[in-house]
Amino acid sequence: MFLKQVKIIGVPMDLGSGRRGVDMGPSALRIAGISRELERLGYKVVDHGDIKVPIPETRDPGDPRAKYLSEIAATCKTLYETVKTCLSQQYFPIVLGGDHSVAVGTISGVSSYYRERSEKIGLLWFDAHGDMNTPETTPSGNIHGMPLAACLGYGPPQLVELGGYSPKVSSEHTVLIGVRNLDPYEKKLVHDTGIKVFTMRDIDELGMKQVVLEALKFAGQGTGGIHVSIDMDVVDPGIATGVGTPVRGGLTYRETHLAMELIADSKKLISLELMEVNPILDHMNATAELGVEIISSAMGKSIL
Ligand SMILES: [Mn+2]
Repeated sequence: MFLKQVKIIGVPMDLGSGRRGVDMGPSALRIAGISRELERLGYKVVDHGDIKVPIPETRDPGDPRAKYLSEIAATCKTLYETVKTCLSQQYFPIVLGGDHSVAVGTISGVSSYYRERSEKIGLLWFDAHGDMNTPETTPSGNIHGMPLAACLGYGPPQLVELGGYSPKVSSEHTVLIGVRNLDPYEKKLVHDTGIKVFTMRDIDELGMKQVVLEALKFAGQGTGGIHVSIDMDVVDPGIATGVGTPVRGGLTYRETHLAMELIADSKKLISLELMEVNPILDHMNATAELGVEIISSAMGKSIL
């Protein structure tokens, strides 16, 4: 199913990250022209606006191993419902973050919609980090380091059980791409779950084309379609400055676009999200502009 009408959903949340500012991500991506670019590609675009998210100044972080858990879980629940409604109205959802814990809401919504139609979903997770921590393993207590684990069924029940079932995606349909910085204890969960991982070294050795074609095969086999979750920090910080947790040695400009172009060619994309754009750390909105380019490529923009 590939829909020609798109709904943009903003989630201005930075409760899950240590460094502030990704709550301005949706605004930066809109200013960079996300709607205009998608309309140029022939989509009918509806902007749902932003989901209401509390600001940290008004809340107590609570458990230091899972900070702002109740607020994040409540936001993800609203997003879960919004994404599900979006799909049932035959709109393709594009979610703009926000810190990466937002993905729990998006993926729960997409997964639940397909589950009600007896179908599974595949997942491609582009990230410099694993996002496979739990409150037991986290070095920081920041929930944006935990969303992939939560989608696979590990972590706080408020996130894991969203929608009333778990896991949202099975490990054999989950692929992590572009990682180069894993926390010592999350490595164990990466190994134990058996998700497919393509590290930066794999991308260096195999090339992006082979990596993405293999990833699409894993995520696409036996599923109704594939959700793509992009953490902007997967891109090299040399060209994506505006991210909260930059790690050197990331994807080049062309590697990033090639990945998205191959995903578009596959016709398996059912939903998309772009997370962790931080305008505070950016220069002249360049990272959000790159984000819009990346989304356009994933949605079918081609050179010729
Ligand atoms: Mn992430």
